[in-house]
Amino acid sequence: MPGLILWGVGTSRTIRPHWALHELRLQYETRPILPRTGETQTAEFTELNARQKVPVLQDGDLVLTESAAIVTYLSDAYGQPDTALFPADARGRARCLEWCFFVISELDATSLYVMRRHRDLSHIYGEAPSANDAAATYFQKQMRSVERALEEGGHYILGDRFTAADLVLSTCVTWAVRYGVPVGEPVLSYNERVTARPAYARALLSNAAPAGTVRV
Ligand SMILES: N[C@@H](CCC(=O)N[C@@H](CS)C(=O)NCC(=O)O)C(=O)O
Repeated sequence: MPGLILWGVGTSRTIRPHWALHELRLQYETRPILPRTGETQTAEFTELNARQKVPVLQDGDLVLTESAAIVTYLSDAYGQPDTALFPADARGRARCLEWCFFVISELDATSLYVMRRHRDLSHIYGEAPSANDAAATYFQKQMRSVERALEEGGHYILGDRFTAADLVLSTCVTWAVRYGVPVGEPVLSYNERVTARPAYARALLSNAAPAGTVRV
C-alpha cells in the first residue's frame, strides 16, 4: 500500500481529497492541520507548500497542492475500473475536467470564496457587502449550467456515473447552502443523492477538525 499522507482538515477544500481517497478505497494518514491556526505557517509545512495552504498530498516524493489536482492525481494513479473518478476516454475525461475547472474557478474562487473572505473572514480581508451580494448573484447565474445538465436526466452531472465533477461540485453546493445562497430543488436533490454516498460519510469524519482548535 502506498505511503499516502494528506495534510489538512476542516474546510470545503480539504474534504475533496479526503472524499476521493475514500471513493478510491485507499489507506492514508492524515495530518490534521487547519487554516488560521499557525499550522500552515510552520517552517516544516512551508517547505512542503510555499503557498502555506491546505490541502497538500504527499505520495512518496511527490508533493501536490490544489484540491482538484489532488483528486485528479489520486484517480489517475490509483483508480480501478469500478472506482476511477474520471471517464477513461479522452472526450469524457475532457468533459469531466471542464466541469472541475468551472467549479473551481467560477463557483469556488469567484463566488463562494469571495463571500468567505468578506463575511466570515472580514476581520482579515475587510467588509465588502456589495461584493458579497454580487458574488451570491453570480453563483446563482453560474448554477444555471448545472441545472441544465441535470435536466438531461442523468443521476450525476455527466450521466450515470459518479465522477470528480460531482465531488467538487457537491462541495460547493453544500458550501452555498451553508451560506444561505438560494439553490434550486433539482440541485438540492442531486446534492442529497451525491452526499448519501458511503465514501462521503467517511470523508466527513476524516475531515472533522480536532476538538478545541482555535482559529484566528
Ligand atoms: N485553490 C486551493 C485553495 C486552498 C486554500 O485556500 N486553503 C485555505 C483553507 S480552505 C488555506 O489553507 N488557508 C491557509 C490559512 O489561512 O492558514 C485548493 O482548492 O486547494
